[in-house]
Amino acid sequence: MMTPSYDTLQWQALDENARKDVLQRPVLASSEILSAQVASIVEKVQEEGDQALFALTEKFDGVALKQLAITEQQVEQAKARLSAKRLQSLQQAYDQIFAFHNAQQFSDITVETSPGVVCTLKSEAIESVGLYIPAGSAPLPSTVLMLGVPAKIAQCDRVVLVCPPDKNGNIADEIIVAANLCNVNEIYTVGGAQAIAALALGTNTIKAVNKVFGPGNKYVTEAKKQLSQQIPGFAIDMPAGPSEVLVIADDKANPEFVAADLLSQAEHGPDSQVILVSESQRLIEQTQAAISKQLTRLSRKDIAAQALTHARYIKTQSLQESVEVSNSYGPEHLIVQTESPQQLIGQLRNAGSIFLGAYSPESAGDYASGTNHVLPTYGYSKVYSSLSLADFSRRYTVQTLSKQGLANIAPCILELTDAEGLDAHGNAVSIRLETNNEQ
Ligand code: HSO
Ligand code: ZN
Repeated sequence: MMTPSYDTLQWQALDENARKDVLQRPVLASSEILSAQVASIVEKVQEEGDQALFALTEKFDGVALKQLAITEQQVEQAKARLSAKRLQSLQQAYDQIFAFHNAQQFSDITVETSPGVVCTLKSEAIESVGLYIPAGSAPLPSTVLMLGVPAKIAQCDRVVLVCPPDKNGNIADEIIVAANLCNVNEIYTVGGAQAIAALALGTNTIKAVNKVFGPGNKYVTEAKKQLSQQIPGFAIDMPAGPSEVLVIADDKANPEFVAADLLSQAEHGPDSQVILVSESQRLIEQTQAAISKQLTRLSRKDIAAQALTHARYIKTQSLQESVEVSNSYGPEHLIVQTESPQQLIGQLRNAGSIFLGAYSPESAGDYASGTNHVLPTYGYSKVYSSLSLADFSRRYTVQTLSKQGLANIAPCILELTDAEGLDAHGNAVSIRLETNNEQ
């Protein structure tokens, strides 16, 4: 096991450049080699379709599949194998995620911007969506719910889930059952860049979808990037980097709670980003001691320990300064364990999802409180939103002008068509006003 590093950085003592360095994210794996490997996988899927999916699954996952699609019978078998407790927990998490996302329904917005000029903003579901569920280091049924529930509420016509096989060629029962709860229409045993290529390009078995969601390894991320740039009309949810948590804690925080939160992030992967910011040196030291103690008891201690070699402990002069550090980092998850965390709402900016108070661990949002756990990482929380119902639909506008309505704004339009020198645009207005048919 690697030894975690417990250096504490004194924020006050750092100059601007040093501060930037401390909050730097790791450079993402995007080498020429990676992009060439992914491009060749994409090409193979484009040329050979299903046959490429079988061959690549054999090559990368080490299993020779007989078929890609999970049958209804397999869904029933998966359900039967799960304990009642596990089924109930999946159902409860589903219900709570459903409740929060169902309340996000959009209603049309209609504005008469000037008499006789009526503009409406409407929303419609994206026709077909693909949900990528990784299985590499741990199968994540919670991610199925985070993607499947809003897809179901949005009423996308086709919801397709892909997940790589384990070494026996199977998908975890929990993933299949969670997908079934969300009424996912199709489930395929395929992962990696080849799964994304199939969803973007289509094969005989897997028809193409309009948008792909979900986390994945560097090949999946690279495939999402390449294909969304190459295929007109094919979109992805958001750019992805390693998962992150930043905890702001004060002297009153419970160091065992803080340590547990930092470790819950660290166990995701060796590249997980873990940051503690506090104005209390004592809290930082107690948290570090608690981490050492709790770490040894974790089944994934090796992974967590690797992540902790690049954890950062930042000592500030005040709570205000801790807030500034968090705002400038823009963490995916922000946990605030201070005396009056509610008071910081409005001051806290750029976080994907915020967890307030001693009893709001990230794990609640990861699984069952109801919020979505697919969140912007890598500083993108400064501009991207946490995943919500809106991501499974698109907005478009409708307008209707009466003749009088058009006449009312014609002088404005004609002045501006003139400014742009676009006569045909001007004519499309004046020809209507000059024509004498009453409407
Ligand atoms: N924290 C992860 C989501 C997750 N955690 C799934 C446990 N299971 C990314 O937000
Ligand atoms: Zn998590």
